[in-house]
Amino acid sequence: MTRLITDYTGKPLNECTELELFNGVLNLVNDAEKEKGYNTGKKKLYYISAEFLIGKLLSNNLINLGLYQDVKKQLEDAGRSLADLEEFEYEPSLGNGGLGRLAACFVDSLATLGLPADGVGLAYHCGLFKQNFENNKQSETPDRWLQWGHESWMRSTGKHYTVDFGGFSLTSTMYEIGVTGYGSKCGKLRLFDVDTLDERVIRDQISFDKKQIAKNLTLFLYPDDSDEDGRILRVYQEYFMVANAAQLILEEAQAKGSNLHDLADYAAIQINDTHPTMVIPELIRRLTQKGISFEESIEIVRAVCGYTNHTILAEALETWPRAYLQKAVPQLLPVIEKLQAYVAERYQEPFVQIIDGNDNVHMANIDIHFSHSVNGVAKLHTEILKNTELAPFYQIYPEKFNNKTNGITFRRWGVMCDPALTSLINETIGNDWIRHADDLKKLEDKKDDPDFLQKILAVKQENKQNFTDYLKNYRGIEVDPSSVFDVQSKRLHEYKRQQLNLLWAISVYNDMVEGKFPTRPITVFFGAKAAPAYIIAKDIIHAILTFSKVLDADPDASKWLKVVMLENYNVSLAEKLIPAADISEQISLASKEASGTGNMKFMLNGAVTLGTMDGANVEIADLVGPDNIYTFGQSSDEVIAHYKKADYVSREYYERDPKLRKAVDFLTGDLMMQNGGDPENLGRLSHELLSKDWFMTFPDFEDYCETKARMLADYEDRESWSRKMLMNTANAGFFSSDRTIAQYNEDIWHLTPDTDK
Ligand code: NTF
Repeated sequence: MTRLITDYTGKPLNECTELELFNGVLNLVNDAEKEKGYNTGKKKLYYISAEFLIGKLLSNNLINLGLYQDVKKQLEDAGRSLADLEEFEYEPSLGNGGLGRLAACFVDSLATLGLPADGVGLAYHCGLFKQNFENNKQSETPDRWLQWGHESWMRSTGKHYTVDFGGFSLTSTMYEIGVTGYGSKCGKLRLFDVDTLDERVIRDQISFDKKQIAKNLTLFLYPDDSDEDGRILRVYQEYFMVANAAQLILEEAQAKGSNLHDLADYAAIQINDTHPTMVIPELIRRLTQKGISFEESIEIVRAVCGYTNHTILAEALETWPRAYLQKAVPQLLPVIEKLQAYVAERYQEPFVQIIDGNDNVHMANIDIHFSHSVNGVAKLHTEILKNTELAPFYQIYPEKFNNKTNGITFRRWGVMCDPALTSLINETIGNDWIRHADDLKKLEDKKDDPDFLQKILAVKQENKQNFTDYLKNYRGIEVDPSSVFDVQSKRLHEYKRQQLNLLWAISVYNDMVEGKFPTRPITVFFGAKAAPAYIIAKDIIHAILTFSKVLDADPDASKWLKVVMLENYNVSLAEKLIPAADISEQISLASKEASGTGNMKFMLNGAVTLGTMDGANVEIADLVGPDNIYTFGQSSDEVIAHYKKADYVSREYYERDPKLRKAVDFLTGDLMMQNGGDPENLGRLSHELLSKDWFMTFPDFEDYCETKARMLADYEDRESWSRKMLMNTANAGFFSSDRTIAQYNEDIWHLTPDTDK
């Protein structure tokens, strides 16, 4: 039965304002979701995460509920457009990057697979900051997503809990955002907020009074942690998240008949990175309060919890000084101390202790001892955890370690963002791939069909044209749609090596000055936010923006090379950019990128990867074969050996390689200074590279340049390039988050799918 939008607007669609129309469709979606109902079962998963980078919901939910075409037509018949509503919708930015977007893909797949599950997190009033560029530099402003009438997505449940902190207590409210599954019932995101929040504590931009916890607790995702108040605030946030989660979990299990001794028959908890770690001592505390022994509480909690590690970067593994916990959550410290005693009694190895000799509490160590499963997020990453980063733990608990290679939801990253490619695939192999992603493999039958290869090229050109139009109309940026679209979009981090790509671009410019021009114009797109306190990352942004001005100011060079640093890169922009990409830059220093998920999105959308053998790139290379990916650089084993020996000296490379030297010198040269370059930022960046270059940009530079040149030359054989695109899309099926979630369920959670649709 067709649902009429007018039943929700109460007036003809052509008379509605954009807001009325938006709310009408939104309420229609909410009703359809409620009618479908929610996956239920005896055992439920609680996926606890500090981030859920869900992106815009309207079109995604319409697709999942099977209402997309119908609603689109109703709007069109009234002279309105769904595309306008998509632009009108404001993006919730409740995450930073891959970690949060992964959580969002996971809840989509959980719902789709019929698995009873909640995502559990915080209802930040401002998500990740909004990025602005001024004077070639990043500045940050709060992103008040909730101001835009989007409360309607986030419904109050009227449910409240009390959370105790050192010296005071806060009352929470639980909010819910529906998670629509594709052809299935739905799931829920349950986000907690404090009732006393007061946005007026924001002073200017993103700084605020960090001491007023009752007023600021859920104000920002990742509040600035460059000072102690900021770091303690994160402890308050994390505890607030898990204290609410623990109450919800115990309450729901008991309501279903659990006597708590059998909690693992009713609940599974996945701890997404270390932010939710305190759920372990918190649950133990609550179980012992109910009369269960400490030892048994440990066993109960261990049977319930699994932990996912998302990084090997030491600085990203959280440790909190004991004093912070004493101040914020004094009731938890005795439990953590008992857990430490439990560990010390059994294992002497210093590395595996929870509290170290400097009184720092290692959150990941709590997770590993007191979960029954520890997983990495790509094959290589899990191997590095087992053999290097977490080797002493692997010795103790070999049975706990397992790999779950990340995935992405093909509903958002295929169907929704690339309608042209979706139509071509559907008319070729049918639409089962949307739910059974391995079906894409059938496309390989077309790899020698010249007509089909032409069609693939036509789809890509259409997407490039659409993105070109978008940039012109919404951002005032002109690009050439017949140029090669070479894209690197991801958080700004030295290990991801945006600086390597920049040094390559500078070399191309240097070549042009000497009269050597590319075969075809190239547009290099960067999309990246730098953490506000990460100085070198901001210097890299400054260098990219300044270099883009150098090019724009040079009429000869700018015909051949354009660098576009896209402001405020977020999920919605990714959805436009990725389908338009020719080249997917995945150039992290081997061993450092746990998985990457952007690499999978680009692959699905027919971009060809230029990458190091890192993270999930390794698995992409295995799947597509050497003809359909361009790899370069040191191997992870070589990199790990260099770190071990501490024998890398960046200056040696600089002195040896004139092309590299010229590019590095360019950073602080006259042209950069004449185009708005700041000597302080550029000097610092250049000094960092020459004196340290911790992520080994220089050793990979030559191979990167050569490989990229080969790739650009190959691009000119359009038919053969189209075959590479096809092979990437056809082999992307493995990276569906449906596969990832099915594996988690099989190995870790053991939930029974709710098949009663
Ligand atoms: C990120 N980790 C990794 O850097 C990515 O490689 C990976 O794809 C995603 O997690 C998802 O697994 C983090 O953001 C963090 F916080 F762990 F550093």
